[in-house]
Amino acid sequence: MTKTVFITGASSGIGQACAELLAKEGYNLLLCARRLNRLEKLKDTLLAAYPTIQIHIFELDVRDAEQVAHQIDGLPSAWKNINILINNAGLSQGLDPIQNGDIGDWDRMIDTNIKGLLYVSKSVIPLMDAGNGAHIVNLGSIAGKEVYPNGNVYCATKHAVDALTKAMRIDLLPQGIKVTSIDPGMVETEFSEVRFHGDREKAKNVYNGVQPLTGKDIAETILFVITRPAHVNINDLLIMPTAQATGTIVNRK
Ligand code: NDP
Ligand code: 8X3
Repeated sequence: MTKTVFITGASSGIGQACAELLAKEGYNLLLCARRLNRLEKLKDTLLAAYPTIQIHIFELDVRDAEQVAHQIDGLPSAWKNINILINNAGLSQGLDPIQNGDIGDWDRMIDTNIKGLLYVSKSVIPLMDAGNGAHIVNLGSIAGKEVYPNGNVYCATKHAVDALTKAMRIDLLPQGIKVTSIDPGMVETEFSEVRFHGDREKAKNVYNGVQPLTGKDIAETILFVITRPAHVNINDLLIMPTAQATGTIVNRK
């Protein structure tokens, strides 16, 4: 039977690349983000290319607990059987020493990366077909494995994602729900533009002289992870550009 994948943050970057690859692979897609216009375009493009799949899109700000519960509870009944959840929505804001950090930036990262992931998971888990290939994939980061200068709060949120992935794996074990953390290094998406509050020049410089990962690289990794046999779970997968050894040690040419 065709599996349904729920992807948060499908309007850009890794989430969009997952939608594109999983559509090609024949999955039905539940896609959400704040920018509904982008999701509409993506849906049209994917349905034109892959007319046999089904796609349902909706606007969602994962930071809003009430909205998350309301929107997911209100899904059409045909969409209330979810096989795979990709908790991808997330962001970094600012790259400053902690003493200069902006409280608004901190709140946005904590509310999106930690609380948003929790709100969505709490609403989606009851809709998962436990034991029948049910799988949660959380987007962690190299920033959840180490702390780098000025990464402070973003690194803390991704360390929290790492802890929540481990916690989910324990709590959902009796239900047979697989839980995986995908932890990328540098991926060229809108991530750095968002981190630097729209400063495109600064964002571009992050990838100067280095070949970063692409959203497609991560989508292919996620496809590998969700297609392992029923008795196999990939707990944690750290994936870096070849030219990046740690969060900050990069071989630039
Ligand atoms: P992008 O900025 O390209 O995409 C982020 C996505 O998250 C967008 O679709 C955005 O949609 C969505 N999003 C952000 N805030 C919210 C919100 N409040 N509610 C709903 N959706 C939201 O970045 P990436 O694709 O790179 O990031 C995806 C994930 O990967 C993040 O969790 C990030 O931390 C992680 N990651 C990224 C790395 C990188 O180097 N790029 C490396 C390691 C991990 P919209 O704005 O329309 O709401
Ligand atoms: C995004 C990658 O290196 O900026 O999580 O932390 S990094």
